Amino acid sequence: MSFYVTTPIYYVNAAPHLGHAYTTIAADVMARHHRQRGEQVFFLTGTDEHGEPVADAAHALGIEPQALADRNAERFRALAPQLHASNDFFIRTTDPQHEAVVQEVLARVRENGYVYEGTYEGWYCPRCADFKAENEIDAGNRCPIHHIELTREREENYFFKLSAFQSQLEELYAQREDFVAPRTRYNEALSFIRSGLRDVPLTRHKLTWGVQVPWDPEHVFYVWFDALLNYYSALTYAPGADVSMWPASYHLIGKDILRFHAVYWPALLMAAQLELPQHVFVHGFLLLDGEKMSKSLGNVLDPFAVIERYGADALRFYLLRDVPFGQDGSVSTAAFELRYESELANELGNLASRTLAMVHRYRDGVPAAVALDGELDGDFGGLAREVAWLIDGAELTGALEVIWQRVRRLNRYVEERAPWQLAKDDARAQELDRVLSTLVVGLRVVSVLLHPYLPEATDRLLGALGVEDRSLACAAWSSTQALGARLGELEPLFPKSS
Ligand code: ME8
Repeated sequence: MSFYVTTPIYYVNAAPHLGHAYTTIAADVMARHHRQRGEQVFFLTGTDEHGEPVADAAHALGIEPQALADRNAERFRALAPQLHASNDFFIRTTDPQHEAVVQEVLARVRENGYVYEGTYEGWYCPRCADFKAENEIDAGNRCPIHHIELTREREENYFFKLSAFQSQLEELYAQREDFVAPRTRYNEALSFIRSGLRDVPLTRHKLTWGVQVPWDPEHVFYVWFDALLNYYSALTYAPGADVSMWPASYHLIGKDILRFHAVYWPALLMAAQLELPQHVFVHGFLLLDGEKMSKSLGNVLDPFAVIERYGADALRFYLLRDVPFGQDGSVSTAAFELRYESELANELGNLASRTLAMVHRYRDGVPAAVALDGELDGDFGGLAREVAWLIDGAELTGALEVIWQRVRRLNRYVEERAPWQLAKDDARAQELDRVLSTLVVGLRVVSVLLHPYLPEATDRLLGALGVEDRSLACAAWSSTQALGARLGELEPLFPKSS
C-alpha cells in the first residue's frame, strides 16, 4: 500500500502565515496516520515561485524575482519542521528538474493536439494569477478575493483546449463522486463544468519570469500549469520517491484554488495521458474578523509567534479542533487559549499526570498485567478502526472528536471509580489494579491515536508509559503494551501560561 499526500505549493510573494500552516498541518496528520498503518507514505509540500504574484512583489521591493523566491522559499521550508510537519520533500518550481518535466509534459499535451495559438482578451487578477469571467468579478471590475481592480488583458497566447474535456470531466464526476470532497465543493466544481468549459491560456507572452515554452522561447508557461505539475514532477527526482507512486491519494487545498485542481488539473492529466489523483479535499478559510486571512489583505496571524509561546502541538490541535475541516472558521487568540487550557491542559494533561501519579503512589510505578474493566470495551474496542475510517475520508476534525470523547470518558472513569478511595481498602486491591491498568491502557490508546495530531506531546507521554511502538496496532484495546513494567516520570504536557 502507498499513500501520497500533497499541499498546495505556496507563493513566495510574502512570508508564510497561518493559512499555509493549516494545510501543511492537515496533510501531516494524514501522512503520519498512514505511516502508523505501515503504508509507504510520500508527503509533499513546497513553493510556487513563478508568475506575476512573485514577479510583481519582487518588482515592488526593487529586487529580482529569484532573490525574493530564494528568501521566502527558505521561510516556507523552515516553517514545516517548526510545525512538526514530516514532509518527505520540499519542491521549488525553480528546481531545474521540475522545469524540465513541465516542458516535457506540456510539449506532449501539444503533440496530442490540445494546444493552439490564439488571442486572449478579458479580465485578469495578478494576485490570483487568474483569468476571470464576467460572472466571477465584483462591482467595479474588482477581484472578489483580493478586492483590487482587475486588469484588462489582451495577449497573443497558446491556449489549452480545456473545452475538449467537457464530456470526459462530466463522466469523471458522475463515476467518481468522491473525486472532490466535501460535497459542496464537488457540486461547485461540477456546476462550473456544466456551465460550459472555455479554453484557457497555457502560456504568457508578456511575462519572462516562468518556465520557457520549448517550442516558442518568447513565451513562458502560465504559472498555474507549471505549478500543478509539481505534484507529478516531484516524484521524478525527490529522493525516496518514484513515479510509480503516481497518482496522488489526496491533494489537500483551500477553496480558493478549487477550479484549478478540480477542473484544469484532471483535464491536463487527461491531455498528457496521465492517471488522475484519487481525491481532492477542499478545506475552508481561516477567517480573522470575518475576512479570509491573507497576506495580500494584511490580516494574518503569525504561526511562528504562536509556536514560540505554546508549541506546535497546541497549534495543530487548535486548528483541527476549532475549525471543522472542510468548512470556514474564525480563529482568535481567545479561542486558542480556551482550547489550550480547557482541553489540552485540563483534560488530556491532567488525565496523564493523575494516572501516572496514582500508579506511582499506589503501585510503585507498575500497572499490573490484569484484565481490563469491561465497562470501557464499548468505548475503546473499535476505536482505532473508526479513526482510520474517518481519516480515510479526510474527516480530520471528526476523527479528533471521537478520540477526544474517549479522553473525556477516561476522565469520567477516574471520577466514577475514585481510585483514591479504593486505595484506602486493602480488600479492594484487585479492583484498584483493574482501574489503574484500564486507565493506563486507555491513555496508551488515545496517545497512539492522537500521535498524528500531537506528535511531540504523545511521544513524551508514550515514553513515560514505556511504549516505543507508534503503530496503529498499538492503539488496539486488546494490546497489553504498557502493563507490567515500571512507568517513567512525566513533566506537565501542556503547562499553563503564567
Ligand atoms: O494559491 N485559510 O498559493 P498561496 C485557509 N501557489 N487556508 C489558507 C488561507 C486561509 N486564510 N490562506 C492560504 C497558491 N491558505 C498557489 C497554489 S498549487 C499547485 C498552487 C492555504 O500561497 C490554502 O491551502 O496563495 C490555500 O489554498 C493556499 O494556502 C494558497 O496559497
